[in-house]
Amino acid sequence: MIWNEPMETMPLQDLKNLQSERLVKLARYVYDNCPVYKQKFETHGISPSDIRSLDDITKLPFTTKMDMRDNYPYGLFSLPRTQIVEIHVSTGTTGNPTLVGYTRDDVDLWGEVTARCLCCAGAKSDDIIQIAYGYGLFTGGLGFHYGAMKMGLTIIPTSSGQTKRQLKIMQDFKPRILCCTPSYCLYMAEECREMGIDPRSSSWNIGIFGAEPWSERMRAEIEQTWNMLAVDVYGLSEIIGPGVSQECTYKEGLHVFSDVFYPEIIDPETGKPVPDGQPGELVITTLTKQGIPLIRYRTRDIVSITHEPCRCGRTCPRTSKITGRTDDMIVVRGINVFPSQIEHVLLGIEGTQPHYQIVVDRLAHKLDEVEIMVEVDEKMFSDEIKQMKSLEHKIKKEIEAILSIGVTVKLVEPKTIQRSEGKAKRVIDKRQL
Ligand code: DLL
Repeated sequence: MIWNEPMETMPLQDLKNLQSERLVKLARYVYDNCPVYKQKFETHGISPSDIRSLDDITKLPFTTKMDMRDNYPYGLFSLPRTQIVEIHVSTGTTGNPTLVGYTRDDVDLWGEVTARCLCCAGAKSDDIIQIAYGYGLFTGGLGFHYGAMKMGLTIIPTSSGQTKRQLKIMQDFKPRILCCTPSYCLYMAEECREMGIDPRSSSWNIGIFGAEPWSERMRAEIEQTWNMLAVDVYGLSEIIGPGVSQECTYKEGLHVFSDVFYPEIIDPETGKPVPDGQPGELVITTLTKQGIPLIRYRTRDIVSITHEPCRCGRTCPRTSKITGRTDDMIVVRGINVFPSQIEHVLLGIEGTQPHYQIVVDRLAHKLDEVEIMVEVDEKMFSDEIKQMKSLEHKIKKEIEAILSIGVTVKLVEPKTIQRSEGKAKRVIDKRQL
């Protein structure tokens, strides 16, 4: 089933005309309503009247996470705060998080695109869905909630965590659809076996997994372990949350809902477009959002794109799975972690050196583990064990407060962390995704 057939299967030329019309309006809208964009346009030497069709999009300046942070909290909004009905945040590097706001129509759009995702994954209107993405400031839970609500599914909003309860609910209520991070799904299989239940006998038939990178190998493992279809969903808070793109049951790329989120793939160094099929940075323009519309937002995620129509009948372009990032962000248990956040904490703690390394690992079917190795200065290292333990504890608490995930901290002797002549290697990712 296709949720919005006219939009999702529109002939390419009609789609381009619609995108053009929307882009022209958007350029005028942000210029008139958002002083930050007005300033950006002026610095760039363009005015809304220069934007006459989609072909003019490259004349527009990029928007970056830095623009959002610099104008925290409400500076990038195009409407007064009173028109905003919901706020979410995305974890950032140091300092302020990225705040995003939705008007009533934006929330409606969010439900529209996540309903498209659910249908794309094979959901039917009489299904029961278990939403085990976190509810709260994270966009995963509520994003899917709005789409499922629009479709009229029976929603079980379990949110993330409390695995035994998740599994009992699955057994008792028999939902056919599961939404959560792929790593959490694999973790649940472990618990399931421990409870004496064979995961292959579960009621889940379809899993919609995203918010973190995962590979074809992981897909095969999930599908085999749970006897379910596992499809990928992508999104980011700045754009809307989940609902930017979604794999259909053919699993040949993620359909970008490009009537509302216009994708470009660029060379991250030069900013120039790269041809279809070549990897580059995904840049998205929100064509119809009102509260905080973004022009040419640099996602930092690396993908390639194809405009070939899909066997499912959808004409919107498809990207590959996310194959990397252009910055040093890593995603751990669905949470974005920037090494600079850890550096920031260490800088404020006496006795530590700004030399550290983050080791991320995933032992078979377990959740990601994060160990942070921190060098301490000579004096601290020769001090009593008790003092070292208390420093370790302090660092752990401060980092956990910022990242919202549990970490292990290990203090190491001065000069033990390998120095680099170029970029310091801050992250050792041992996960075999
Ligand atoms: O992770 C939104 C989301 C929720 C997507 C639920 C899918 C499902 P943020 O917390 O702002 O938003 O993180 C966005 O996570 O730029 C990617 O680097 C990464 N990411 C999201 N989905 C995928 C995916 C949500 N399917 C950042 N594959 C993005 C790989 C993903 N990485």
